[in-house]
Amino acid sequence: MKITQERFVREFKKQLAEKFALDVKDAAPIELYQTLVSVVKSGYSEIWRNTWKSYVKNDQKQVYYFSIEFLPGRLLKSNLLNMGWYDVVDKGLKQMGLSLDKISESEVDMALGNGGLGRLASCFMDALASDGLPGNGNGIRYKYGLFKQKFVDGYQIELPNEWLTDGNNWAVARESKAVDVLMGGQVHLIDNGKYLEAIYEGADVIKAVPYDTGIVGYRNDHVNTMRLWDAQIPASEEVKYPTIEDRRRVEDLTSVLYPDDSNYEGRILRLKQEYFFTSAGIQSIIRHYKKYDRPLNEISEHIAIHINDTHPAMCVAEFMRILLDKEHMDWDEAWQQTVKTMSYTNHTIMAEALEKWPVEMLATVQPRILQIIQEIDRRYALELEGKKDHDFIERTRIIKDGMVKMAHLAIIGSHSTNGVAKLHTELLENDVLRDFYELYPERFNNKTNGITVRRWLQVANPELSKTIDQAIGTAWRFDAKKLHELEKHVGDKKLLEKIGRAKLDNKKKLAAFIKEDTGIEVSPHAIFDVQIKRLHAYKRQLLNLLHIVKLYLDLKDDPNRDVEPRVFIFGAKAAPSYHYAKTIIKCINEVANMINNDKTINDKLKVVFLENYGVSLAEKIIPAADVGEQISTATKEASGTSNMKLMLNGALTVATLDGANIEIKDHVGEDNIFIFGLTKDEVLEYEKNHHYYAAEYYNSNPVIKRVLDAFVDGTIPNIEVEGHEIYDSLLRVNDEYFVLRDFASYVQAQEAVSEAYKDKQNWNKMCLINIANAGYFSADDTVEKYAKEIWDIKPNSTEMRGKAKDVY
Ligand code: OAK
Repeated sequence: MKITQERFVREFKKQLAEKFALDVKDAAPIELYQTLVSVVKSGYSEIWRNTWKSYVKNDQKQVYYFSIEFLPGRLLKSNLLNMGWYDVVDKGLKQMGLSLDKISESEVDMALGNGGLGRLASCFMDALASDGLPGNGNGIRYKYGLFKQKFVDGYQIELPNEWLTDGNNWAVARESKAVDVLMGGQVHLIDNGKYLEAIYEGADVIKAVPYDTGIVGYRNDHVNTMRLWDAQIPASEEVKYPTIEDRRRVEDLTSVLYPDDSNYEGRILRLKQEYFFTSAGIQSIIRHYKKYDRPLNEISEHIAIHINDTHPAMCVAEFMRILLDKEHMDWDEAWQQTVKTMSYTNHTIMAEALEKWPVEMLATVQPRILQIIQEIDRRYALELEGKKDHDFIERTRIIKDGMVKMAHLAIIGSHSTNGVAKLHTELLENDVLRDFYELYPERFNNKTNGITVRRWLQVANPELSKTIDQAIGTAWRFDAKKLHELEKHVGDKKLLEKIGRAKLDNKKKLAAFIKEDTGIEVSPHAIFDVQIKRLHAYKRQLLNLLHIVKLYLDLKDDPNRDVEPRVFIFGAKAAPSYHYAKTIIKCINEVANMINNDKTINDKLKVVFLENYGVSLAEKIIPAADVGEQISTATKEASGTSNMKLMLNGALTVATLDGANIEIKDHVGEDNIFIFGLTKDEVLEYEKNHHYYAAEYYNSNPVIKRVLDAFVDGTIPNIEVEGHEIYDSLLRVNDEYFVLRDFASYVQAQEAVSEAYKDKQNWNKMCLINIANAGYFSADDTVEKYAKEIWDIKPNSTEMRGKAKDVY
């Protein structure tokens, strides 16, 4: 739909009257929001239909991205931007006395993910559509999103996130496309003379209903689909569930994201979720494929299936199940098609996150899937017999000691395994998955993560975006690599000033938000130092905290010390059952209380821990950041993506040589990033030879001693228990993540930050260099590489990207 301001205003008023029988002046924010969503949706629905039709017409190969998490955040502004409607709608709303910013606040974040993996999936959805690529999401429509975080007395409290209370206005339920998923019971294989028939007994039949959300490409008349599945009771089975409790057992399957895994019930629910969305997705893909009478032994030429971490690894077995049991293909042919169709991304090397499931749990969830996995495993071992030694086979097989190793299933059952940053892939190849790399070197490849520059710069930071337009034009909005042209202007003092001014404006806005949200007053002229990510020991929020305590103690010694004022800003959720992470949250909050209420330090230091970190909060914090903390222990962070978002917004990074930080350093150069800490080789060496003694650092470094003592001697109030826990984790349990080892080097890097901030012009120059190089981390390019090198899919029109008319 071609839009003009006049037409938009007319349409908006018409739909508001039709939907709610209201005039603009009488409508509540939520009614205005819902009306706006309706108008926007009617603006892209025809394109959505046409995109799908053109895929079918051109028999285009599709990718289906299976992910147990998606974290899209709010869709309103990003859809408006991508449709090219943003300015018109903004002005039209103003004409009616309304504000897009305010209306947008009514949208509840779609928070169907925990962190990096889910957000990456959503960046990729946006990039696939914007690249004009045939890409579909496949996941779960959780009734409750990631918990809402509150702090009570400094402790994290988790509240349910009922994001569907007002309905989800973007999704379309497609009852007609529902499929049945079988779970539990028993299965017998009977030779009926023609093939082996799988007879299910006592299985539950669960109706999987898809909810489709249009994913709008950037100014390219292209709309893809993210399909999320909801569990319901099929009409034919209703009598089996006479009570509300019985019904709930089924419907609860898609209730919560990451059920509590500290008990059996929670763990089996998670495994059921994994099978549920995998089976629903695979069934609907194959059903659709068959509609056009194409031969199944060519399916891998038409369809690619991506396994986003191991949660959807049962795709391998489910695909086999359908080809074998429903389509009666022989094993070898089915296996060949499966391996050619599947690809897998690993997102972590942390041992505890590498999924393993007990065989008997899989038997309970889906006995036929277990049988197929056992057969894959048997054949794998058989094939290697005589080629590899016994130990190698035992180490790499899928089932070992009664456990099913999902990563092994994903690697053996796919043609591609990738890591998410150069270092991460190197670690997979040479360490964690070394055996598989030896076996299948051609299957391994790296795809460094990327972010959507549209959401994280164009939508989140209009001030900086305009400044960039003025310097280099608007081509970067279509191809983020063009941001690099900014480097030519590195000597342009006026531009540097403008970059500084945009940052200051954003800091003022964030300061106002902080005041409103927490009551804490912060000066926008202080350095805004930001660490935003999940709370995890390896991410080392604790190292940041120890440094803050050091700065505080220094100021207590000498309140007139000449220091650059800093505001340390945290945003982080801890997994509900992760005790140590919650202890760190409590300590940060108590240190914040102590510092923020101490008048003697003359406001030179403030600590703000914002509640309920998520996509929308990130959009407020990131544009206002001067410094981004990327301080994980080397080798532990697979990639990181907040590092990319922060640099894109002109924050300078304090970083270890971990994950994608290394590639950021390679792009911006050593002078434009603050690197510190152990390297990968040093960490690996310590871990191998076990010769790290954290207590030595405590005993020999008086600063460390003083800071740690503050956690146990009452200096920091209200952490009698938690302070000791931190102290013990570092000194008794010997500091698993080398916090004390890296402390001195971290302090040095932070001193360099303070020193650099004194020269504003040079600081802004460093910011510019970071912005200019952030385009290398555009998800559009990352996804293009997946498309070419893994999925073998092509854009709808090769001319799509960068050709849309420039209207800015
Ligand atoms: C979550 C659950 C299981 C395994 C991995 C994750 C996860 O979120 N990993 C994160 O993925 C991001 C996207 O690739 C990376 O940037 C993070 O480094 C990684 O921790």
